[in-house]
Amino acid sequence: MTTNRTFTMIKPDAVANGHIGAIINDITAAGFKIIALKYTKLTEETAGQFYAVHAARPFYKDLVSFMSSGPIVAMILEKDNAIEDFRTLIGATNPADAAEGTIRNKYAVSIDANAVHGSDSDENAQIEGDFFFTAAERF
Ligand code: DGI
Repeated sequence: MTTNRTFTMIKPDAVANGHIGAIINDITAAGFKIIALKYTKLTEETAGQFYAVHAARPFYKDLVSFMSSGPIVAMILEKDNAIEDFRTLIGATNPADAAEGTIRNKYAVSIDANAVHGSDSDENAQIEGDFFFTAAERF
């Protein structure tokens, strides 16, 4: 097991519902170290770029619209086995299917307003982290 990094966003639903603190607490309690953190807002354009990989999917327009609807918290996190362990911590994409105690089980509203993002590979974690953070913003 190697120490590596993942990228996450606390999505507009969880920010609007007052869950920033609880979600960061769950993340750090699970052993993730915060390398970078930013409270910001995506525009339709930047949300479209971030989710370009989903451009052909039927839910793309709604996803971009939702992700630019309010502020988000972006973070780079570090831990052994970060990608897999973080996806376990957040649970399935659809909160109805997310295991008991996972972040999406506790805080998500629906399949699109699903509280948090988690990178699905080391390569995407790098790309997604670079989308939000310069080298000088990582500690
Ligand atoms: O890696 P995940 O975030 O768990 O899921 P993903 O990469 O397949 O999809 C990215 C986001 O797109 C997901 O967090 C919520 C949204 N999404 C995925 N599948 C659907 C969806 N939104 C709607 N409305 N319907 C879907 O089937």
